[in-house]
Amino acid sequence: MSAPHTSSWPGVIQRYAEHLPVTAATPIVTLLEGNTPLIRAPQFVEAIGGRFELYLKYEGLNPTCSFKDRGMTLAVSKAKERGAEIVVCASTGNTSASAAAYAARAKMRCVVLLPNGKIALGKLAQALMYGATTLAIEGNFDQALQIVRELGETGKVEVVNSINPVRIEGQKTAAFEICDALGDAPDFHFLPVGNAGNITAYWRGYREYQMAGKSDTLPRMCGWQAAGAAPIVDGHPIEHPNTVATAIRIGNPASWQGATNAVSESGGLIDKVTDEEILHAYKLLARTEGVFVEPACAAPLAGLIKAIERQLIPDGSLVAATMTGHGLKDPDTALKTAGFEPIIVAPERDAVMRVIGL
Ligand code: AN7
Repeated sequence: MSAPHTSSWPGVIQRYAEHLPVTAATPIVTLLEGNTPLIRAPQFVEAIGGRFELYLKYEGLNPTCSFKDRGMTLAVSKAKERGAEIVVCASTGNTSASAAAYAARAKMRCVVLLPNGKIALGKLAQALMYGATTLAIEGNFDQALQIVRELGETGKVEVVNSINPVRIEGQKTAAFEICDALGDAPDFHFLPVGNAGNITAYWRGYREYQMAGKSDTLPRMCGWQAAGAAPIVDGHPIEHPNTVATAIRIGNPASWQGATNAVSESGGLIDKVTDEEILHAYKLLARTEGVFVEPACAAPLAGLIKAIERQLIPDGSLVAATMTGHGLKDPDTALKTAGFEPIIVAPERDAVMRVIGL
């Protein structure tokens, strides 16, 4: 019998144990991640002139408000099983928030390496609140990841970046949930690409579910990078990546090959969108559907607009898009995009009525 828990959902490891590298001896470190909503977004589709069905996998509703929790529950559980005492990661913010939370729960030490000044405020607050040793490296994510690789080689720490294969294993459960909810895979799957672990994970998840007889079809995988940080699209590493979508400000993705395999095997595509296109889609989604995501998630949404222009999506198609992180992660970009100031009004009914036009 499984241990009692406070929700009918047991977290992704217990739910999908038969598909994951765990045994009865694995101590499960969970915050009941997964089981995120798959939200239909017809008003956004209408606003962009599409004629397909769009479902948003809203991963911002995970315990630390990003998709990273799916991989982190497994990475930290396996680290604990091996007797590791310190987990380490480089991060553009979400991996560090998740690692810090799961390490706290596992009573392990956590060290995170962040690119100084390029972390969204909410993510920095999370790492600090969960008690991680938080280092701001005077360099970018790729440089931080290189240091983490070298720390891993000492054998003294457990690396929980997606170069740790169990991270990808955990993240593939999102594809299972989408198939469980829709009854089959979608026709297309759109998602943002940074270090390229997630596109690799989804493709593995979709294929494994099909091989297990739990779904029949496979989606075309469509990954979207930010134009200033688009190494896979441009075909070479980017030394100084830059984008407003700091989550995907990555110039040399660790799972580069996984991404290109997913795209070519599925008959999909990988392409890029500008920061301007990202911010437009970011605001449009919040206003048309009431779904507030962080800027990286708007890369595939901007990608949908491009796909419509290029007539890549046949009418009536079923499209899933992963909204990888919550909008509140990055309040600075939200305020800049929406306009900084509320309207200041005198504390009187008439003044309020004048301002709102009643
Ligand atoms: C919201 O946290 O790389 O292509 O260090 O936070 O699997 O890297 C975050 C990546 C998309 C890209 N959306 O996923 C990190 C980190 C959000 C993200 C991505 C990230 P990958």
